[in-house]
Amino acid sequence: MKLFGYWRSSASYRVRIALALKNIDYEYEPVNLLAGEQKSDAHLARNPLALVPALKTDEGAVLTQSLAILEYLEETRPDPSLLPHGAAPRANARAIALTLASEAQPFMNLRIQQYLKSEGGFDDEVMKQWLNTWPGGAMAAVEKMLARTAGDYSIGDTPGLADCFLIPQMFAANRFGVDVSGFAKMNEIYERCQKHPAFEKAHPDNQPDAVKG
Ligand SMILES: N[C@@H](CCC(=O)N[C@@H](CS)C(=O)NCC(=O)O)C(=O)O
Repeated sequence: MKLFGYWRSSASYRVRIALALKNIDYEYEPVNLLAGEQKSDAHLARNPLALVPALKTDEGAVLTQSLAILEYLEETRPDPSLLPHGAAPRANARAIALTLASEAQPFMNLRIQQYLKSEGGFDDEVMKQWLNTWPGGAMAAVEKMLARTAGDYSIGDTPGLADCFLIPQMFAANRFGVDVSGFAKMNEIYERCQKHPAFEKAHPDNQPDAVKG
């Protein structure tokens, strides 16, 4: 398999965590978002949305959308599973993942922030309000969803699908100044995951294209 991603991309980070949790070896090809490589012809052929990640499977299929990629990995390499036992806990795991993927992360994506600054005249203060209202608001909802689940991780005592989305979202929120201090459960899970080898391997700072300092 080959992953096309970017070290600091939260959506790429989700896929890296899943690959690490499932002990899947893969090749990695960086797509430098700051250099605009996501808009190159080569990458548009992989993902017409000009976003990372994309995953090329061993059979040569090119997959996009991190949630779809994680479901593909789950279907093709079911062991260890990213999903909890039972239909309702599985639906809850997917609901947390989808809330972060569709209600939080899109509002803080690079191109959206660039557009708001250049076309919307957002200064740093208004951008901070935006980020705390939209991604921060969706994260506050996830904190409430997590109050209804039990265990050391988002759902249960083993890391899974919801954590693959939560940890990158916390990383991005910290990076962009979203106030996460009130999210006790999310902070607890975040700290726990920092010590887990799969999450450590997938961490942005440990990627070949990471820029230090
Ligand atoms: N829903 C997509 C989101 C992908 C996404 O937003 N990727 C970001 C990085 S986290 C990106 O490529 N941004 C490039 C840009 O904004 O130009 C997924 O889950 O794969």
